[in-house]
This record gives sequence, structure tokens and C-alpha cells, in this order.
Amino acid sequence: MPYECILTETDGAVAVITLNRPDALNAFNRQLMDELTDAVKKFEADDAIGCMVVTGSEKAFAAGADIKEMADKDYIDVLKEDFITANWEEASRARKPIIAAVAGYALGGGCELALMCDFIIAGDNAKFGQPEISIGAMPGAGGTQRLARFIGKSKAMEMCLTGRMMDAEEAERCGLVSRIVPKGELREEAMRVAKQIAGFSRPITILTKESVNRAFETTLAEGVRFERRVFHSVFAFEDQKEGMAAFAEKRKPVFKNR
Ligand code: CO8
Repeated sequence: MPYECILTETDGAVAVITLNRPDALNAFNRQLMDELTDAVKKFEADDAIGCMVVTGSEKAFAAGADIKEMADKDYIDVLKEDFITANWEEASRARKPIIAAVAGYALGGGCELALMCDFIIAGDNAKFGQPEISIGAMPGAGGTQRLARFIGKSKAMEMCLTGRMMDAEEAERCGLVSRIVPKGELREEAMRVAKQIAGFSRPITILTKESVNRAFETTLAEGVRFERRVFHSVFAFEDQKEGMAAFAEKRKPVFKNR
């Protein structure tokens, strides 16, 4: 499917998806979300790819759902098309790691998309917010849920109830982003990290991501049991033998993804 609202490219084992509706600050219309889902599925199925990066422009990661497109929808419309989350959940079900590289505005659905990625690297001009309340709506793609889990009730509640934006430094302080880099270096740094991840054993990367995500879905005792079982399974991999042998032999491991 030819894309009009996103750009895709690959660099070695890394796929980059760039949101590309500059005139609307990358606001999500139906077409952009269909294309985004299609691209994530395509890269998820591509054996050559080990990690994905989702990014926007220096001014905006994404300013949320397209307000002009959704303004006239009624209840039956949004119910029938399961607006818009059903489509988006695809991105959060990907087993390969997805890094959000966020510069500028990440608002509403834009913040929610970043939260669906595995971690966020922020440019120093990043601004996160759930401003839906100010346009007579509310977060509808996980904002009230993921934000509360990631940054705690008080800040999540304040952001959702007031629409206040959080800058990059505050986002780093409260654990919303893994770290901040100068906005001009964001893409390069996200690519460096993505290449590093893509160079590790792919199946072990998948298991590690699944285990961290378990922490948000289960009790501590269950999560620790799950982790131990998965950890034991790693010893069945050739890559575990290679990784540890390479350490002992003081050389770089060559993983075969087996
Ligand atoms: N939808 C449609 N168009 C938008 C959006 C948007 N969310 N955001 C910006 N634009 C457009 C503007 O209309 C403008 O277009 P034009 O030049 O044709 O008038 C262009 O982008 C540039 O925007 P501004 O002139 O406003 O730029 P500023 O730098 O002055 O302001 C802001 C930037 C602060 C980001 C401002 O544009 C703004 O407040 N945007 C709206 C942010 C917002 O409210 N987002 C939440 C949307 S609702 C949502 O995401 C609900 C999710 C529900 C779940 C469903 C999942 C998708």
C-alpha cells in the first residue's frame, strides 16, 4: 500500500516510521492510522528488521487525533468503527521493540501513541499532554490508563483534568521518557539505540519485552514467576551459549537469532 501520511525507511535492521502530515502537525486522521498500522505489521513480519522507531517532525510528534475529521461524528459512527483505538492496539501488540522518538508536541492521541511504544526518547523541546478535556472530549486510546500507570495518579489526573502540558524535563523526572537529547540529535540517537537493540538476539529481545510488559499486567509474585520461567528458557538458545562464550573469550558475540 503506497503511503501518503507516513514515510518509511530502513537502515540495516532498523525500520523508521515518520508521521508526515506537516500541515496538521501530524494529527491522526483515519488514513494516517491505517498506514501506521500497516507499516508496523509489515515490519513486524519482516525477518530483516529487529527494531522500529516511530517519530515525527521537530515541531510535532503528533498533535493528537484530527479534530476536524472527528468533530461531526456521532455516537453510532464511533461505536461502529470502534474509533479509533481498535486500529491502534496493533502497534502496542508488536513483539519487536518500538522506540518513540518524540520532539515537539505529543498531545492527545499523539501522547497515547508514544505511550504505546516501548520507551520514549525525547528531544529537549518535547511537550506531552492530554488536552482533550479542553475540546469537550477525553483520552480514548489509553491515556487515562497508561499515563496513570507510568507517572502515577496525581500527575496523570492533573494532566487529564486540566490539559496541562508537561515539558521534556518534567517528563524525564517522572519517568515518562527514558531520557532527553538535544532535538537536533534525536533521530541519530534513536537510531543508535535501535541498532544496538536490533543487534542483540531477536528471540531474547522479544522475551525481554514481553517480561517487562508483564509487570504492568499482573501481580509481582506472578510476574517474577513468569520471568523465572522465561529466563530458564533462554538457556535453550544458541545465542545464550554464544553470548557467554564471547564474554569469556573477550570478543564480540555473533548472534544467530536461534
Ligand atoms: N487536529 C487537526 N488539525 C490540527 C490539530 C489536530 N489535533 N492540531 C493542529 N492542527 C492544525 C491546525 O488546525 C493548523 O492548521 P491550519 O494552519 O490549517 O489552521 C495547523 O495544524 C497548525 O496548528 P496551529 O496553528 O494551531 O499551531 P500552533 O503552533 O499555534 O499550536 C498546538 C500548536 C498547541 C499543538 C495546537 O495546534 C493545538 O492545540 N492543537 C490541538 C491539540 C489537541 O487538542 N489534541 C488533542 C486532540 S483530541 C485527541 O487526540 C483524542 C484522542 C482520542 C482517542 C482516539 C485516538 C486517536
